[in-house]
Amino acid sequence: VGSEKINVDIMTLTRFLTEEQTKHKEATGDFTLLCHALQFSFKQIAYYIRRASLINLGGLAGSSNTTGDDQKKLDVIGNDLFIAAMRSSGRVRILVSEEEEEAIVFDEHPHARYAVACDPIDGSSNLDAGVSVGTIFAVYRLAEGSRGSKEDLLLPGSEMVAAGFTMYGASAQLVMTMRGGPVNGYTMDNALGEFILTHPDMKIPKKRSIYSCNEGNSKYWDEPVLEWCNSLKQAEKPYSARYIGSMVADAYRTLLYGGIFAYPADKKSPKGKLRILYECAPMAMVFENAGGQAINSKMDRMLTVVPEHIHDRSGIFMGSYDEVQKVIDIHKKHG
Ligand code: AHM
Ligand code: MG
Repeated sequence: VGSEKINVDIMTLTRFLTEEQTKHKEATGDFTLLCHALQFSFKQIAYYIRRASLINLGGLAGSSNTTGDDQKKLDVIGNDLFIAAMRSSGRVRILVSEEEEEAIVFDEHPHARYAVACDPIDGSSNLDAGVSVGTIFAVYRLAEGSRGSKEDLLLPGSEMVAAGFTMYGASAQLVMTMRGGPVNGYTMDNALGEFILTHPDMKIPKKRSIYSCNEGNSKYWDEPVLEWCNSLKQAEKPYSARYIGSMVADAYRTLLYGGIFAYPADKKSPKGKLRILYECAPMAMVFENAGGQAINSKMDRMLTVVPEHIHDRSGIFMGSYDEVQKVIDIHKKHG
């Protein structure tokens, strides 16, 4: 037996959820069970993505989703796995997925008290190149007496009880936060089959000279956005550009290193590209709870934005507090 000490007191996500539940005397355990189902769906999706090239899951499925994006085979599989996990949890009444035009209502669970919105595999245009993709999720508690329809989800992000995302990269990472709580980062230990709390209470650096946006769209940008981006490049010490094109990966880096991620609304996409319910709002809760900011293209706090339709889009700027403030200040100047 070697003399090195091993850590025998590991905080797994499973343990964390159990301990959280016991802290809340009024808790019924429903939320914990829902999180177990979420966790299982992440493990499954990670597993299929790892094996995709080996078992011929690359390429298109031959269909397109609600907004006309070509669906990848893995988009379909990720969506099916996620829906099945939410259904079998018995705790979800309504589910909105990027890959489903209509909200899915689980009538077999009329008393379930939660609603979930998700992008099962975000960044899927990068899949065949082996770039990191991930799952984004938002959990809402249904209002007392809600009828279980998609209107139950047309709420500001500030109403979410939990939100987060995974990134299936060199290892599978899970970032999760609850309303008003800390942001915790977990790393999947494949041998144990458990998410291990490796990044407790994540805080985003207050500033950092990194910007992340698709500058190929700058022809369509409004004046303040152009001025902002230009100011970064002309700064005394110019910023670094980092853009993966997979929001989960760009967000994960931004959370760890600081900087700003932007996908502004522009003349070509006046409502922006990213979806409010399952892309912008959950990311906004993560960034705010980590000490950063997240706003839309009108400079409103992202978590106050109420979608009119379940697949509504928004412009977004999110990241380090000071970096987002620069965007706000330049917009103010333009009035
Ligand atoms: P998807 O949900 O179809 O994968 O699209 C969302 C993705 C984000 O991950 C990423 O930030 C953005 O689209 C990239 O868009 P673009 O290729 O226009 O830069
Ligand atoms: Mg997406």
